[in-house]
This record gives sequence, C-alpha cells and structure tokens, in this order.
Amino acid sequence: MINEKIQNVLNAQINKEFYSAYLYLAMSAHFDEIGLSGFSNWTKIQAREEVDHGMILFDFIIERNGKVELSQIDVPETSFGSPLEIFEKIYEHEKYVTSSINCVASMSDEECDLAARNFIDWYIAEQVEEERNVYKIILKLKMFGDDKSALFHIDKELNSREYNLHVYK
Ligand code: OFO
Repeated sequence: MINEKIQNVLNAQINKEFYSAYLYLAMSAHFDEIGLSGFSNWTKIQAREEVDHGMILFDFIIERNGKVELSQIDVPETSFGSPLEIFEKIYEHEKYVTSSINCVASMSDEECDLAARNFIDWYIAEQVEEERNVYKIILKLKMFGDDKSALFHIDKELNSREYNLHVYK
C-alpha cells in the first residue's frame, strides 16, 4: 500500500514526465521545420523516453495498490531560438526534473516508504545520464554551432540516435 502523500507526488511526477514528452515533441517539430532532421530525431526519441518514464510511474502506483490520478498537461511553447538556446532550455528543464525526482526521494525517506525510495533510485541515475548527454551536446554547439558545416555534422550525429524502450530495472 502507498500513502497519500507519496501517491500525490508520484502522480504529479507522471504529469511532469508527460509534459516533458510534449515539450520535446514541440522542439522536434520545430527542428523538422527548419531542416535539422537529426535534432528532430533526437528530441522525438527523447519524447518517447519521457512517455516511458511516465508509464513506469503509472505502473508502480498500480503495483502498490494506489490510485493513478491523471491531470491536465500544460501546452508547451512553440517558438524557439537557436539549437544552442534550445539545448540550454533542455538542460534547465532536466535540472528541474532532477530536483523534482530528488524531492520524491527525500519524501519517501521522510515517510519511511522504502519501496518508493528504492524505486526512485532508477530515476536518480537516469537524470545523471540525461543531464550529461544534454550537456555534451551543449558543449559541441558552443564550440562549433556557428559553423554551418559543423552544425550539419552534429545534426548527422544526432540522427543516429535510436529509440530503446525504457524499462524499470
Ligand atoms: Fe527527462 O527525464 Fe524523465 O525522468
């Protein structure tokens, strides 16, 4: 069984994960519109991973005999700046998600819900990886982003990202 406090914070996290998927999809559409299909691919795959993150939370609440409560997903922005500005925005967004996940972890500790605490470790590790991946792209864009042929190569590299179903391990 799951207590109401933990249930509420996990339901709120589902909403944040689905909002993240919306935000990445909006970015993907934008990149496609401006002809950066590799950037579009990368953000679209990220959106699919965010849906997986939401679904893992969804399944966990049910597994704990809790109640899934879905709430309205905010509309993401639709006008964007340069690829570097977009990736800086992504980095800020992921740092916000990390702090939200950390709050779930500390609340699980406070409530002595060790199952939730153990579960959320997967997200903590995932956030380290996500922040690192985004940061590496920012570094490349800062170094080469003004050069059109370098941007072309970064786009090509991001086009090679493949989707792998994210499952809780
Ligand atoms: Fe981008 O992160 Fe989900 O959790």
